[in-house]
Amino acid sequence: PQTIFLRDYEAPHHWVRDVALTFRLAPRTTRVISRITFVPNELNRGDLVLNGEELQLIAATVDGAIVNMEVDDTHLRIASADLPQKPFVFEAEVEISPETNTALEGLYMSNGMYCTQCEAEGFRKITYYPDRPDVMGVFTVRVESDLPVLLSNGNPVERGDGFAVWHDPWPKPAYLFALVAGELVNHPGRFTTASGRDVELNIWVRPGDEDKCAFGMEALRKSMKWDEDTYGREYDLDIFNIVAVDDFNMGAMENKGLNIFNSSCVLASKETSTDANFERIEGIIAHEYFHNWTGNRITCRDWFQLCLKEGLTVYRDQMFSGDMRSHAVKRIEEVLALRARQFREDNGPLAHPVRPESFVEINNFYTATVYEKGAEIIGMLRRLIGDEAYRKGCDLYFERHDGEAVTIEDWLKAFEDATGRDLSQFARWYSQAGTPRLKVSESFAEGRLTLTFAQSTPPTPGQPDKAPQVLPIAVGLIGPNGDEVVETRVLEMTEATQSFTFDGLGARPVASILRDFSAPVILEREMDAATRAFLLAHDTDPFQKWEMGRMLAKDTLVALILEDTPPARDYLDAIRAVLTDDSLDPAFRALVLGLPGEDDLAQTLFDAGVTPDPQKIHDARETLRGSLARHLSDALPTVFRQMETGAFVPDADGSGKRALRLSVLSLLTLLDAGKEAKALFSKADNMTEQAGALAALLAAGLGEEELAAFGQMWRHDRLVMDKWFALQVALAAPARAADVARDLSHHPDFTMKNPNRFRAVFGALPGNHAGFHHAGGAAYALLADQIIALDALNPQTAARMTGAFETWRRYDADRQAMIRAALERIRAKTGLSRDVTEMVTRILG
Ligand code: DPP
Ligand code: ZN
Repeated sequence: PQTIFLRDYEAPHHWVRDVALTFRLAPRTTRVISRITFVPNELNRGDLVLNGEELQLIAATVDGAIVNMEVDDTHLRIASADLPQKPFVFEAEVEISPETNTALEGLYMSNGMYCTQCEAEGFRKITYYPDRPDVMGVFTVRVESDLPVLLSNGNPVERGDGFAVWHDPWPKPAYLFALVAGELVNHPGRFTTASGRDVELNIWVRPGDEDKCAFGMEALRKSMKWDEDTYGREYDLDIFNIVAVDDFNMGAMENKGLNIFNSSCVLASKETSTDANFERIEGIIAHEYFHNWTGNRITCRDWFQLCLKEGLTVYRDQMFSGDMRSHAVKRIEEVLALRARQFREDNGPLAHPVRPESFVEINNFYTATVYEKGAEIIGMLRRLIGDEAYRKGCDLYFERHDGEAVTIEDWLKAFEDATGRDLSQFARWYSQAGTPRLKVSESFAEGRLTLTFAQSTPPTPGQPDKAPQVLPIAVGLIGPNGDEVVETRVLEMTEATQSFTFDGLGARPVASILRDFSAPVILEREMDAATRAFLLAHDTDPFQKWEMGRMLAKDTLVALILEDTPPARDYLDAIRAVLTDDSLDPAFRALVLGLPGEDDLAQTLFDAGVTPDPQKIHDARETLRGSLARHLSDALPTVFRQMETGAFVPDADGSGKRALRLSVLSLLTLLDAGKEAKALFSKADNMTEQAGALAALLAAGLGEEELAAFGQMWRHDRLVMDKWFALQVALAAPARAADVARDLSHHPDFTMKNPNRFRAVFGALPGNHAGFHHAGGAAYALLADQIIALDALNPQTAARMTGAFETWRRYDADRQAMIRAALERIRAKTGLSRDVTEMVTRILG
């Protein structure tokens, strides 16, 4: 397959002015008739080059006349000499087959409904078109079908018997095109914008799901208001539609005026959704809505700039969620996810810059690095320049580039011009892969504390040497009596090694370094357990407070794994103090009670030069859970009762209490043979507690009966059944995990055609660390078989699954050999997709 490079970017030979599309929908024989006005690019004249894949060309003309054209599997090309050197109309008719489109890219069918997914390069499977984000056109779409609901982008202009016409006045790239047709019902809503535009809102779902839309609608209205209040950005059409689809590769898609959602990311009810689902749904609705300005009105010049819209939009949805719930809790959750996914990626063969310089298949770059590290960069920028300058820079960016397709350079230039700062060194965050290591040493004399930092970033594929980056390091100082003596100050580090001083201190304070996780780095700091416990008790920064508890837990686990040292009493007492401190937010207490995951521990050991033994890690974690349960045995029942909530409300307060209640239950279950968990399972009126109780039982090796009851109770609910599939794989005993996953793949309700269901089983399998890496390698072989089988249907989701193997070099020679064999077996498969080929090749290195 061909590699595409950022440095080869070239403007198109032709721009699009307007596009008229007619769809005559039929499952296997949909006709797409296009009429496109092209305008030659005066600055880069050349052939007309249109993308097109899996299309059957019926006819094509230029200004109504037949011309010479070259058509192959991927392109339609008309030589410059055969084209007018002024605007012209290209017309084509093609036939496509939505029903057999299992890749879920382009136009496809899901439960009898037609829908589309065009980002990144799906529009080329709909008709011949310059399928690249820098070509923007005004679309008018006519949908012909007997189905009752016919939707496309923009505003509705005409509705008649068997057809509907939509017009989108905002020029957009093809990746934002969308069409939906089906038997759908709507949950309606309204929103009036700051300038008085009355907007009709709809969430469209399959009949039966209409009672699961209210929460999403409220989230949408809050998002619209927030973007006005916080960024001064208003909605710009008369209607905003959201559609829920069961078969969807991603979480959701921000098509202009017609967002399409994986049903798991929009449908919500207390009976079927957990608190985590509610939080995620609120965040994703906001994310897709926010794209209307950061992505749609201003889009990417090319796909290398993906982080321009994704990093920024993730940052925006994170801030929104923090405002709606709790910034402290949200930040800790973000760091947990960043470390689990992005640091893992940055540390292995798939490491790439936030703005990659080459790709084979762009779908493989919708990664934690582009999204989450991309968001961290925006957060750092804001920390460095301050809130006011950040808003000024954003305003300038919107004003300068509205309606354009731009680059990271354009984004940074707006901030340089708004603040007068030079951001050239800061820009390295976009081009340098790898997680910086930040070492710190401290000295104190005559009332002065000196912090000396040294930064370095390990080599990553294609990047052996790294230059120093700009690091905002937020620091506060805590005095010996536990009071804060210096409030948070942001140190700006730009050199490889740099010192900062704090003067006028009476006694030697304890420094709280990297507050709020102010930069995505790995902090290397020598610190004894007593100092950690001191900060856990006294730090005013919630992130650092939590971090200290986490590091104590990690040290305890590592000592258990390496030396069989039982947990120190000081650690257990520190956890008890947090658990029983009523002045702390329950959500925060639940996070402190949570232990580092097994994958995290494997990486920690590997970084310390020890080959991780997955079973040993698992056993140590279980041992620590047992110690915690026994040590806290008197407090657990009390907290469990205190955290009982009344009527279910999926807000920060209610979800925080339930989170603490369930963490406590999970320990309690180790002491009471599951009595409390079984009771909660049978009386719970909400999915959070029902699934939480079931998880507590399964994690303790109990819950057979409850698992069966759960499956019986929810057998008709697709989304809840995904939980049923996932829980048993995720919590299977290590020796059984592969068998459980294999058996479930033969369950009558298992299907490879539904990405959610596939992920429920085979996304959960690598999440069971000791199970996935169980001696013998059965899980490796099973996952390889499944990836090969799925690739024939859905390359994009198959490619995603290969990430399970990205950490293979951490493990012992036997495991490495087995994983290598699995990867090579995948790569050797004839007809393997470009997507999976690229991933496996990069992982093998
Ligand atoms: N749907 C994906 C997202 O919103 C890609 N744009 O991030
Ligand atoms: Zn996005």
